[in-house]
Amino acid sequence: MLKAAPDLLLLIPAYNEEQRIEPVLRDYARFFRQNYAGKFKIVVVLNGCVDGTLGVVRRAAADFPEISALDFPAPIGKGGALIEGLKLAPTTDLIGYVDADGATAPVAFLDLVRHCDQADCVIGSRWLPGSILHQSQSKQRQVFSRLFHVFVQFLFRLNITDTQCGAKVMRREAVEKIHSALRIADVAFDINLLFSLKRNGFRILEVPTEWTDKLGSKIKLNKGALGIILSVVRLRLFYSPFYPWLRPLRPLEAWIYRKLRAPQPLPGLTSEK
Ligand SMILES: Nc1nc2c(ncn2[C@@H]2O[C@H](COP(=O)(O)OP(=O)(O)O)[C@@H](O)[C@H]2O)c(=O)[nH]1
Ligand SMILES: [Mg+2]
Repeated sequence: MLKAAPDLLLLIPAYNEEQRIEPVLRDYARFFRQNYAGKFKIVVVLNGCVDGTLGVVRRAAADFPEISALDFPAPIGKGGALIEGLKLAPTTDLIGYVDADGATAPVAFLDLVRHCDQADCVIGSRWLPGSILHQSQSKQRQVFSRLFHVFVQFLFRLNITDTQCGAKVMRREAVEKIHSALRIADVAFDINLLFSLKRNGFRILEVPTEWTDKLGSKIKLNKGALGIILSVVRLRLFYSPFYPWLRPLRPLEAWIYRKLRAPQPLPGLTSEK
């Protein structure tokens, strides 16, 4: 059972976001102060930033004590940053994440939180009827994103319309149970998360959301796309009977990730039941 006003921890992964993140942090802090009765905290998870993101976050934190930052120098990727951030699950009731660019407004995230009495994980969907999408993605990106969706559905049968929406919130118990199965460091991390939740019998609820695509994406789709596809295939193979036979291919896999400059998956992926 959830408390009437559960403690809520919001993670914001951030890579070179000095231009975009500050108004987002201030808007979220202000909005949740005014509209949320439970305890609310924001933790920005940075890694490998070569700009002034940390300084900007500290400036916002000076005005809003609910904001803090974790900074990892290594290039652990968006997924790696979220895997680190989700280690904070035991300190809260609900834990979620949104992008640093404000694509999900505070009111849209609060709407996901409000649905947490119905499911273990509530995720925004930009494709369900009722969603509102202010699109500024290039045609190439839109095509990739829909083809990727078909590919993921073919491999994992998740029956989720929008695995990649950057707004998700989960109950602490669910995150604690599946955390050791989280390994994928690039943006295919979301598939890793959703598939692990589903395998463990947790209920995932998709809610139509409002999303505003922002310029200045930090995710490059030329080389990045190959890394993401490799991560998805790798994840699928891990759950197949062939996985032990593929061990000799590990050095090749590591070499491909290095060539693509994509964050390597975390080693292991062995402890999930
Ligand atoms: N910590 C961390 N965050 C990242 C990394 N790459 C992207 N992000 C964050 O992931 C979120 C989504 O990225 P964004 O550039 O908005 O992607 P897009 O709008 O989906 O193309 C933003 O908050 C980024 O700062 C990374 O390597 N590390
Ligand atoms: Mg974005």
